[in-house]
Amino acid sequence: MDRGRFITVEGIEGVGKSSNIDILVECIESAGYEVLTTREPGGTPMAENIRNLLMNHGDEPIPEIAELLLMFAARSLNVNNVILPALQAGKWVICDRFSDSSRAYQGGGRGLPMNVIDHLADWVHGDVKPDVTILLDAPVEIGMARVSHRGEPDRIESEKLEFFERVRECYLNLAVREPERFVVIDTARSLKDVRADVARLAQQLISDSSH
Ligand code: Z5A
Repeated sequence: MDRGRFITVEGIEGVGKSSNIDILVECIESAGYEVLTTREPGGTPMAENIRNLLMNHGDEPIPEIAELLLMFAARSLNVNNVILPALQAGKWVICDRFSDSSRAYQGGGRGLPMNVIDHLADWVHGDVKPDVTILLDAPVEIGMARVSHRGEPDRIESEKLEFFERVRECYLNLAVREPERFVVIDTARSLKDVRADVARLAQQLISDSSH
């Protein structure tokens, strides 16, 4: 059986990852493919526990290196227990965030060395690389304004504006570094227009994979 396609969706908070994944799923399923969606950090019971440790404000500070390693520990669980089996069964997998989030947040945002992050990515999921990464992009102020009505920000959301500026810049640099993998969609537009672009991209991916 042919391996399914692996699509990751990335971007700073509030750019619309959750608001656009359903249209992607709808288009791919209508073309007759089975789709599995997952998220990071998380996706398996143990990885969701790690997510809670990472997101919640606790009494104990989390050093940047521990944060990075916990992200990759959760990723190892998700890759081995969820993503790889689904791809091997021919399903398409859509993952809300993946290693590019570690590059952007822990590398760009926190300043941890990119070569270490690239090495961890190779080590943890060398045989599971995204075929396509959709980078949803909008200015930080727009993303923040869209999520401002939510309650208390979590541990990472509590970072300053400059942190998210560095994260966004890192994402855009990654897209320049790997133009064959990344598709950047400007989400500082109406949700209707963005969803239309995402649907068009899904049709393109379906047509590419049937040739
Ligand atoms: N993280 C990390 O540091 N390292 C890693 O390796 C990984 C993750 C894997 C996970 O958060 C956190 O972990 C994240 C990075 C870090 N921290 N931060 N910050 P997450 O992915 O679970 O949560 P998030 O990124 O914060 O998701 P979000 O805030 O829900 O963003 P979103 O999914 O992109 O946005 P949304 O929920 O689709 O939309 C937000 C609101 O905007 C909603 O009311 C929509 O109706 C509205 N919206 C969306 N699009 C539009 C448009 N186009 N116009 C108007 N309104 C819109």
